[in-house]
Amino acid sequence: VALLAELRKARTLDQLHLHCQPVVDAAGRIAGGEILLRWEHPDRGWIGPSDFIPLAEESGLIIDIGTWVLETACGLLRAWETRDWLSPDFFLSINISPRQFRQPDFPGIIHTAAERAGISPHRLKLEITEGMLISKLDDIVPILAGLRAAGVRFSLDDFGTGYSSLAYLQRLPLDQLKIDRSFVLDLHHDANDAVIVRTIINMGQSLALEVVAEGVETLAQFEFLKEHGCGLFQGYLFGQPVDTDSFGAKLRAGT
Ligand code: G
Ligand code: G
Ligand code: MN
Ligand code: NA
Repeated sequence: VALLAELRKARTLDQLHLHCQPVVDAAGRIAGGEILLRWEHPDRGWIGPSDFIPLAEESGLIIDIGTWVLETACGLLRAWETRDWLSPDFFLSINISPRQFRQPDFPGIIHTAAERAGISPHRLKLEITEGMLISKLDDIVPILAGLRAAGVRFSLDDFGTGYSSLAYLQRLPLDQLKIDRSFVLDLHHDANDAVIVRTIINMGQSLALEVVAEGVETLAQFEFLKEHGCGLFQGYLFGQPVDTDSFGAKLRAGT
């Protein structure tokens, strides 16, 4: 309860910060970035999202925080674009929590944020999780389809950890699958995980979806994933999440 009270004030006290981690292509060039929220607590130091997002979800605070994340990310895109640091296809991935997705005017909030910043919606890749897809597909598909028609792209995060059949995936208007890092971690020690990773890549290819591997830490993992047709990669091998100024400097340097 105490933490929740502090979280309520965190935004206005400027304690919430965005970090960004590069997503690279098979040549190791930056293709985009994932925005990751951090809380700089005055006594506890840096707190990661897994330690406060559930609280924000439960309390509904995630609605305000999520909108702020979105607006700030759009502002960054605008600033980087103005400086001419972005390749035409550069994107920022933004994590969307189930509660945010279910707010009545979710599409309106996305449109407004992009319009106000003056950025193209195609630079936004919204990461949703299988957990949020438990609701009726008939309710979800039109929301995804409407935003996609406006250029916004969707990624299914933590893929493989929940339950999604091929038939189910086929009905969802997605652009990307993200292989959960737990499968990448043991790729070279666990034959099952290697099979799962290859299967996810094949599923993605069958459905014409981009596939991103998370948690790539070693060259051997990178090589395996490339060999099996994965197209995008994220992990400590290519860069940790860094503050957005540092990420901007990377973009500027073209590294
Ligand atoms: O950076 P870290 O590994 O601690 O992030 C853990 C998880 O927190 C991420 O996988 C992501 O799903 C979630 N997360 C990070 N930033 C945000 C955010 O801005 N909004 C939401 N809803 N979740 C986030
Ligand atoms: O899927 P989600 O959005 O929860 O994943 C993003 C989180 O994964 C980030 O919080 C980031 O800190 C973490 N992460 C990113 N790359 C790596 C990596 O190579 N290894 C590990 N262990 N964690 C990573
Ligand atoms: Mn994510
Ligand atoms: Na993930």
